[in-house]
Amino acid sequence: MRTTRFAALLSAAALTLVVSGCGSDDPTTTASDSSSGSDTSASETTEASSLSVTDPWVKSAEEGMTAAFGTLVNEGDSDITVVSATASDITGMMELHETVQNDDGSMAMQPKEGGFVIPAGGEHELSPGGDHLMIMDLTRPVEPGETVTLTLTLDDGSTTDVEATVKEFTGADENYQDGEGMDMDSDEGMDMGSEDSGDN
Ligand SMILES: [Cu+2]
Repeated sequence: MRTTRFAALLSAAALTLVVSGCGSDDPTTTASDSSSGSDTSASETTEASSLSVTDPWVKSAEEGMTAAFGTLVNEGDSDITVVSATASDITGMMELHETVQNDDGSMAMQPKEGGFVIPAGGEHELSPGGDHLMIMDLTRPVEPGETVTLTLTLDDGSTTDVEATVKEFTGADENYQDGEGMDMDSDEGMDMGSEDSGDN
C-alpha cells in the first residue's frame, strides 16, 4: 500500500525532526553519527542499543578540566563496559575516572582500570565524588544551559551519543591523582576542595 508506506516515512521524518530539535541552536552538529544508532530493523544488536544514560550533565567551567555525570542504564542481557569517551566539540581529551581515598584520607581521582562496567539489567552511577567522565583541557568554556554531545565507546566497538546539559555545580573539585593535603573532615566528601582552592 503506497499511502501507508508514505505515511510511515512521514512520521519517521517527523521523529527525526523532533530528535534533532533538541540540539536546535547548534547547526554545526553533524547528523552523520546517528545512522549507527538508528534501528533499521533491529536484527543486529550492539551494546549501544541496550545502553542509555539518565539525566546526563556536565559541570560548567570556563577553562581547564570539568566532568560529566549521569546514570548509565543497561537494558540488555549482558554486561556492558564503557571503554572511552569523547566530546570533540569541547575537548580533545577525556578519561574515565574513579575517585579514591589516599592513605592520608584525602580524595583523589584516577583513571578507572577496565572502564565502567554496567551489569546486565543494571545501572552504574556517575556522580560528583564518585566515578565520572573526566573532560581534560577544555577547548572552550562550557556554559550553564547549553547542551554538549558526549560519545561513549563500548567494549564491542559500538558507540552511543549522549546529549548532556551543562549545569553550574560547586564541588567535584577533587584533585587529580595527587591530593594536596587538604583535610577531609567534612560530611560525606561530596564537595571537596571548597576551602581555599577555589576553582583552580
Ligand atoms: Cu576526574
